[in-house]
Amino acid sequence: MKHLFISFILCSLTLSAFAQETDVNFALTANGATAIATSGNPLLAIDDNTGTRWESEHGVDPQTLTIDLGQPRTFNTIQIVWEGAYAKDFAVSTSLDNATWTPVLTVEDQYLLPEERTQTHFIDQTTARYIQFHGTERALDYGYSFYEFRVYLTGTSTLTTLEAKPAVNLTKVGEGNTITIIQKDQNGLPMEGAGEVTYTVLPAGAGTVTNNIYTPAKVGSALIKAAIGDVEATPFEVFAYDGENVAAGSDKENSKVIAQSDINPELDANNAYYAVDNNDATIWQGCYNGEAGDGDEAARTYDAWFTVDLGAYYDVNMVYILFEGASSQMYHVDFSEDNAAWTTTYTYEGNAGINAHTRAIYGDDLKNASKVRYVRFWSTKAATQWGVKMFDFKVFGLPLQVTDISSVATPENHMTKVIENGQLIIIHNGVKYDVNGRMIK
Ligand SMILES: [Ca+2]
Ligand SMILES: [Ca+2]
Repeated sequence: MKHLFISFILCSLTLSAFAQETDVNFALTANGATAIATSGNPLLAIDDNTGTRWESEHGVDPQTLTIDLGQPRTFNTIQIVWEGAYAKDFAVSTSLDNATWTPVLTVEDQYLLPEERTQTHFIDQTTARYIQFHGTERALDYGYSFYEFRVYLTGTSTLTTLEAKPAVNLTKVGEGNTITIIQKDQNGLPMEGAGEVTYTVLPAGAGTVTNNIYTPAKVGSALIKAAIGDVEATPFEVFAYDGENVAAGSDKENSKVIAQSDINPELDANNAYYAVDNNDATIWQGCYNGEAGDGDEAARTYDAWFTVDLGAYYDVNMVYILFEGASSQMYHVDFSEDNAAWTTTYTYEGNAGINAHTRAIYGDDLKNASKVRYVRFWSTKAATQWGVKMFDFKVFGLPLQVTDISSVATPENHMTKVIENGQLIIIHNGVKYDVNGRMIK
């Protein structure tokens, strides 16, 4: 009995010391709180579990939930983690004696988007033992419902988490890519003004960041690290190309696809146009039946391919492939000047699995990339039984720069040589020919 009594004293002393602590949720059963409500189970709102929730009786206004913190606490922050059935109008009052109430917060006519349903209210610092939620109008027909109702004394905001993300993953050399920075404090609440963001770009020389805008200086990838003081954001990778996506056609009728594996007339997405429409939302399903049977190795081993005619010669600096989850386990990308002699520029063989991903092929991975007119993607094995699916296939290039046209022989004197769209054209009797003597329409 004596032991029990001493324990009780120690426990009380610990709780008193706790009362002024910052960044501690006082409204938890684990911290000595309890609750009652006009309907529903209010303890589910103070159990530190965002998987359980208080839900008041459906269709009835008003409703009240009162939390007894167990002892007077000093606090300045109320955080409500709403379920979809939030309150359009509500008020919060506090009391030392559960008899005399002081209003501390009134919210009227609010509309909360799903991402706004962890709602934080800063109030004048107050000391109270009881805190009462009073819902007067429901947003939906159901009841009032929240997962957690939290009460804190928020200390000085300290930058704890930094997030950095680019507007897009791919930009042209010299074009800005805005980086969004989100600062969060020790309670996970957004904050501002924690300091200046410093950036590190790897490899050095890939590009520069000014005023939170990344501008690539050359083709390739860059890993960008953002930090404020010693708080670092998770680094992100972006890619840069030069020129334009010269594989993209303006519409389905003007698709640059000139040949492809068999097209299933019943399956529109089977048309490779969808791989080169410069639309990252449309999908090419490079499989006659959309799917490849039971998914065993034999069923996944088939050719899915297409050829695009870029329409002129280009120096290609990047091939950028956006695979859907059903990607290719084995494929190659080939270049040609004349649609007859092909060179393989890139070969992939790996265990792609179910993995939507980007493959940026550039630099040393891109071979024989000068004077390219025809580009071919050729998959020989699908990664899964769901076929080979591609959001988009982009070929970035600059018109071939022909510097010395005097070296190109013109067999007859009345032929003239001009450069059009980056390629050498020979004009004879008003008809244009390419350097291989083929008539250009
Ligand atoms: Ca809960
Ligand atoms: Ca597409």
